[in-house]
Amino acid sequence: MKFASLIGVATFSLALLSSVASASIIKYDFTDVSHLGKSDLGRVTSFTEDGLEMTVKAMQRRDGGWKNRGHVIEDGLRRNARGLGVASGQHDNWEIDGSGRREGLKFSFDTEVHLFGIKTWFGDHNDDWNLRVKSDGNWSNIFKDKDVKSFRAGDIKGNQFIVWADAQNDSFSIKKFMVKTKSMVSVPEPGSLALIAFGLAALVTSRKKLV
Ligand SMILES: [Ca+2]
Ligand SMILES: [Ca+2]
Ligand SMILES: [Ca+2]
Repeated sequence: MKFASLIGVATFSLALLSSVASASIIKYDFTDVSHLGKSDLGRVTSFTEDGLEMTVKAMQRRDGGWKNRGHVIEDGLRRNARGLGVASGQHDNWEIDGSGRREGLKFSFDTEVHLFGIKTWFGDHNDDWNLRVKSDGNWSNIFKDKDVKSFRAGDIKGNQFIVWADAQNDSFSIKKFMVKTKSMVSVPEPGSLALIAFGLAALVTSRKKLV
């Protein structure tokens, strides 16, 4: 093999890259607030973390379906109770509660993500929450009456998630919402690494011969 063609092999093999999936966890932390007390974020708001935008809507269950009603409330009053809730009217509490109309928060993404975990704050010992997920265009109820404050999802895939309260005595807020995204990164293929090694070895040999 000629010297020039050996350089060609080495250069060409560098271009042999393949794409592999790499997962990263994105945390939306609603306890990280600087204000004290109530901040009314309106019916629809959004948060961006690590370049991923998430839309959050206040929801109410009406006539058997979910409607964008009420306001998203960011509670900054007490350190351990900070989080996102829903206020449906002037006298309604700041939490997601099932007293009167059932409330929930809808978290939406442009693309499908994997739910990694949800952290909630409970008002008292009998609180629990429910999860509804939209995946491939279909809604399904994932579970009801989850009385876990720090929930690890395993592998729940979707692009919309509703966390909601279903009973008079349920009242909670959401401290953290965490998702896992898969992005593609380029790495050299093992085969091309071998080619580079071969190219370089051959290069060294031929340089020696030239001397
Ligand atoms: Ca409420
Ligand atoms: Ca319940
Ligand atoms: Ca309760």
